[in-house]
Amino acid sequence: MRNLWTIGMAAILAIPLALTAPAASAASAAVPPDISLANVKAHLTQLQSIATANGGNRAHGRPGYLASANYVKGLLDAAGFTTTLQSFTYSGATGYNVIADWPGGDPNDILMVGAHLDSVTAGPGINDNGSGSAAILETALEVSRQALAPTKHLRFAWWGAEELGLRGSQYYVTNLPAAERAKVKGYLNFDMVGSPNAGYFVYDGDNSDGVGSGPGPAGSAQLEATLQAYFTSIGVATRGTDFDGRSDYGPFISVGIPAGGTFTGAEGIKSSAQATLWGGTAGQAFDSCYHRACDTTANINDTALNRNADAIAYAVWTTATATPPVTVWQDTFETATGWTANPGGTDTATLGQWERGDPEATTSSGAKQLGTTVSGSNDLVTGRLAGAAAGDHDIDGGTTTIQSPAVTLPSGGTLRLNFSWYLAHGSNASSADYLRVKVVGSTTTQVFQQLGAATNRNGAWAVADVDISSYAGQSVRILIEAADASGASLVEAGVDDVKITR
Ligand code: PHI
Ligand code: ZN
Repeated sequence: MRNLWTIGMAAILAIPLALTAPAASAASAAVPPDISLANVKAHLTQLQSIATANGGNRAHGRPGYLASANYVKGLLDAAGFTTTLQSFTYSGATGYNVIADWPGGDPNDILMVGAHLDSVTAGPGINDNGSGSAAILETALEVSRQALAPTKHLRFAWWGAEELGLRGSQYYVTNLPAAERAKVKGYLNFDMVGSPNAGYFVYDGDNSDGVGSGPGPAGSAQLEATLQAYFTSIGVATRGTDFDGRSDYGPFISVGIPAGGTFTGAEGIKSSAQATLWGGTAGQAFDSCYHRACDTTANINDTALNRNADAIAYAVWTTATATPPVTVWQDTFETATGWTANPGGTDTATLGQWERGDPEATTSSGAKQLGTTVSGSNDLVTGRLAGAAAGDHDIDGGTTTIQSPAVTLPSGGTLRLNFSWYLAHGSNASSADYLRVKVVGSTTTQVFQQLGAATNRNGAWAVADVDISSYAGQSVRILIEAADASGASLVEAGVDDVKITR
């Protein structure tokens, strides 16, 4: 029955394939599939029918929720997953999480992929979050069709009672024994991925936006980069969305599990800049039916749903089939390892030169120099002392540089440079001020830049993760530059936990 209508819809709704090949993140990774939009929409039709037959919703404690859970579980069982219906009690009603394990892969290296399956009581919850539920369901079914044999163990989850405060995902994480929790190396979350007036948001795991919450646990930046790589490959611009814990990744990041995910927007209003970037209507909500009875199958943007379903499959395939990275070199700056300040002898800064040490905190209209490091008590910092005023040991008068000892990179494979950073400045700064990171080998490449601006920017640790594979086989040095290059202004920078992996 299901196969008949699935094939029928696929024939009618056949969509053009995006032929641009996403950048492979590991040579050994299997080719990610194109997820069938028709199949994803067929699941949404089923969830809509379930709501319609059960009082118009699929909310926690209502019959439409259990029917939704049984629909998902039935398909996964038939596809060869090992499934469990995990029950919990919230607010006097029984809730359920559907957990589905794909047999095989490294049991000590688990990638989880989740979406909340419950709706609010006001409506059927097709965009929120039938969309994420259906997209990960179809991805799981494709894993089965392709008999994927990933390096990592894959576990999918459909959460109950998200709308009442992340109850199902919190229950799962809380009740996972510590030894089992330690095996979960990453979590991908998809909550609202077909919004009618869509935006293309990726969770800001590296805090590159510097807004709201800080970076996610180490590894979150890589998950963000992987999802971004897919959108880049299809020519769709993305923006970050703060890692504020407003969906089921919250309980995971709060126990230190790296997470990532995408989002097409809820009750927020699309700005005119966003409408220029993505199309759609400025001044209107991304989803004007958010938490309303009109969140039906009519409340879905097919293009957004299709792109996100393909992004999910891309992230699952590349993450789960990649060989785990090996650390080639790292420096946490707790001890001296041979960094050289002003290696070229051309620095012009008169104060606030880079040094390794235990930084003192300064504030001026918010945090400027951070007194807290990412690990241990030392980092690389532009003038570690605070002084009497915030402007006492900041960068003044030009550029300051510091260079790592020589690092011999192995030949071949994907090499990534990962580090924590911040740039802080007052509103008296300008775009002539900056923090830059370069790789110096047979050629020199700038791999990172954060420019200043004539606005206040507080110090906040963020993570950068860049591909330096083109330097494989070379002896390289990492060069860090910062500048207060336009008149006197308050500029501070820090770097910690520099790491190269293969
Ligand atoms: N979880 C919220 C909506 C939401 C989804 C908010 C994703 C943020 C993000 I990222 C809800 O279900 O109402
Ligand atoms: Zn919701």
